Amino acid sequence: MISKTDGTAALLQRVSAEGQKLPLEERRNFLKHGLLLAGGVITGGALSANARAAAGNLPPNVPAWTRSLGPGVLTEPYGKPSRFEKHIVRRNVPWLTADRIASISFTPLAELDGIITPSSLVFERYHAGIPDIDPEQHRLMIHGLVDRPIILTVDDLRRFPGTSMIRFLECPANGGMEWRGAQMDALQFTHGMLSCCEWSGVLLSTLLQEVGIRKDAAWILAEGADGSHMSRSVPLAKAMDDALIVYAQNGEPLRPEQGYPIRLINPGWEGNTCVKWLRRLEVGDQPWYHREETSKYTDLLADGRARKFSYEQECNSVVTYPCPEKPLTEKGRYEVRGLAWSGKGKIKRVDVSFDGGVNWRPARLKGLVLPKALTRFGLEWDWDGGPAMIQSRAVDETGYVQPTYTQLREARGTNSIYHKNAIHTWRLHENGKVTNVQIR
Ligand SMILES: Nc1nc2c(c(=O)[nH]1)N[C@H]1C(S)=C(S)[C@@H](COP(=O)(O)O)O[C@H]1N2
Ligand SMILES: [Mo]
Repeated sequence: MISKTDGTAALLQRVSAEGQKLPLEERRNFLKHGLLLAGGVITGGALSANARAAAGNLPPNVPAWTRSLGPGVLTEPYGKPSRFEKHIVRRNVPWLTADRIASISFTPLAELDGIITPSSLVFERYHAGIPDIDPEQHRLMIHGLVDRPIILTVDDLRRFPGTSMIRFLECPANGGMEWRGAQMDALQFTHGMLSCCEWSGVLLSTLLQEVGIRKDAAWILAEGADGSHMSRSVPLAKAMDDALIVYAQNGEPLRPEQGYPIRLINPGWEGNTCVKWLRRLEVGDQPWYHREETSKYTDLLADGRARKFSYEQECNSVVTYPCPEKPLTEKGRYEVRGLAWSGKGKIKRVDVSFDGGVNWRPARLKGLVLPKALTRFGLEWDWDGGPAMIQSRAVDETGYVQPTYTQLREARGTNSIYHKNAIHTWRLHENGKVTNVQIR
């Protein structure tokens, strides 16, 4: 059994391991609570029926699982989560699309910690379902305004010098339902077209060096091998900067859902430009104006003109705890947590408001702070049991400040679907429940 002092040491260790400098007074409050839990409050009336039935497993008893041997190695040759975590899954919004072939599923952001999205939980977006590609039969063709057109196998690609980067990927339609006025009562649906993985592959610039681009080259068309032949025009500058042809995700081969065996990643740019199941790169001197950059993924402004090639995912953030899926249970001290990200670079600062944007408090950035990656923030807060309007507002290293809905609508009008990055509000009720509201 863990003694009170062991528990205290572990807590202190955790606080210092995260490099968090909490004022002494705040530390003491956390610790007091920890001691209370260890000291027996756990036997109080708040236990569920299930927990009461299992009381034989609670201190000071020796739990059942400690008195027997468990299944051995290779019980799951490819591992899977604990059976107690079955609720952590991707979900869709049935009314959003006519079928599940041209559709979307959402990342369960409320259930995740840190910044990496487990591959199995990365949101999916397909225009024609998932193609079942045999990597032996898959090819990447690079042609157009190049000196040496080439057809590469996946093994050929792996022979080039490779690199890895942790980058977020967000569909520009993320939050689109909110922008249009729908109030989705789950973080999974308000912000879940969002993921962050470690991507491994070859810089597109390395491949372009290999084929030699002609003087008038200015654009690259990327085309997928799925039934939709989804394609996007990418400016040469992005291709020469940080665009990556990836074959691996979070350390293992890409998942079929994410573009197996190879896909394009344009860090910080609309997920739509990150063409999956990549089969063709054509170098040209102008954009192609295909479907996904004309009738879709453009932003109709109030005056009838449309923003086009609005590639960058601008600075955004959301509180992930509390949220509708994770209500508060009792008043007292909590760490309010969230995610911030910017397609322009690193997150510089996040502020949190508990009164709908009247007063702001700076949050701490936690763990890795990487460019164009999800960034964790946290802030200690004493909930007095009253109602609150919880918001987060992120600033990136370029100085760009996440806008309010009012500011965003003033700039873009009310026709848009894509690129909603307005400050989000969670309404905390006195019973600890959290609902979705738009207030300014
Ligand atoms: N070939 C192909 N690439 C594609 C798509 C597609 O349907 N076909 N969907 C795009 C869209 S709209 C988005 S938001 C991202 C989603 O990536 P994910 O499914 O890995 O989350 O892939 C993009 N790449
Ligand atoms: Mo998308």
